[in-house]
Amino acid sequence: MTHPITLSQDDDDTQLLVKPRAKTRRPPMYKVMLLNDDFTPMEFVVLVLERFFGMDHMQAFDIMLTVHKKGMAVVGVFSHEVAETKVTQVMDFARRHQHPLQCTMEKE
Ligand code: TYC
Repeated sequence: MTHPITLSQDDDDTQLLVKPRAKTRRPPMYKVMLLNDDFTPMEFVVLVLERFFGMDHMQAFDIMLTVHKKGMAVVGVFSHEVAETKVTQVMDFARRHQHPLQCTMEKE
């Protein structure tokens, strides 16, 4: 008389511990924000937006004014690595010119 081989219980348990995903996950994206302050010149902020965020002059001036009036604005959404690079570039550029401009990132 023959019996089918019983699979070890461990194999089944392992499957129960792994939650199946319905779809492949996309990596999270990060908002990069500029914060207002009372000292950084408006023209410097416009230059930052043109140089590091690829905006034309009118677009950059408009976003700068939004930050000036509202306290902050999202200036772009990027992968974690690119967002970190943008923040570092802006903070280094501001420090080199002795302006207190702050740039931060936050998970979208
Ligand atoms: N508030 C600044 C001024 O009046 C201008 C400014 C705009 C500073 C945007 C920072 O992120 C900023 N000179």
